[in-house]
Amino acid sequence: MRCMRIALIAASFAVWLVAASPLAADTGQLIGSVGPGFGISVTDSSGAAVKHLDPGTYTLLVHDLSAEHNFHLSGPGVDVTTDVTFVGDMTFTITVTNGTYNFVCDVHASRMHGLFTAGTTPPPTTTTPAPAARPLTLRVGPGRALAAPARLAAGRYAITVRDASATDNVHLKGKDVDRKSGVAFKGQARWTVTLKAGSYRVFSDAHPTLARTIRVS
Ligand SMILES: [Cu+2]
Repeated sequence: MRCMRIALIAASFAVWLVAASPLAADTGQLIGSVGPGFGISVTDSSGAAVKHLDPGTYTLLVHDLSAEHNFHLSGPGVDVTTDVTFVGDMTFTITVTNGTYNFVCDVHASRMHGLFTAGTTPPPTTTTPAPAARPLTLRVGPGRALAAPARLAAGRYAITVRDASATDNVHLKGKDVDRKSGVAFKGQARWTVTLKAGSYRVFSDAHPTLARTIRVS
């Protein structure tokens, strides 16, 4: 009888062991870090910043290296945080689905934050603002007249084309640029172009002798 009881306990212990093992295997390990300065990050096990994850269950190991900051991750189905005063490691199991996940230090939310996306939500894009385009005017007409600068510095230009002639157009042609207004067109056009070092020709397709050369350096 005593023997059977022990066998039963052993058997139920074995069942408990099986039940305690995770049903859904973790799809990966993530590392969150905050402090000691104003840095906050989420990286994968190779140390690369996480931008996008496949949906699934992840182990998130957070290194909270400062008593002035916390690490707080939230998004669809996830809201985990360390305490501000806590210093040390904490491990969370998180399950991410489609959406955006924000991590932040709640004390310094405006300067300590980041995000990644998961599933069908596209990864965040880092947009580098295009340099401001410099204004430039090209004129044709009235009469058989064409005006363009002789020299320019390389760069982006916001060109205003003033076409005051119904018998000539403005055609700008050179490295990577080939833009023109209509010969019969009169009015204003705006082109944004990048001029590179070299020479560009500005001319009328109706009267090719009506031409100027812009040297770009
Ligand atoms: Cu902080």
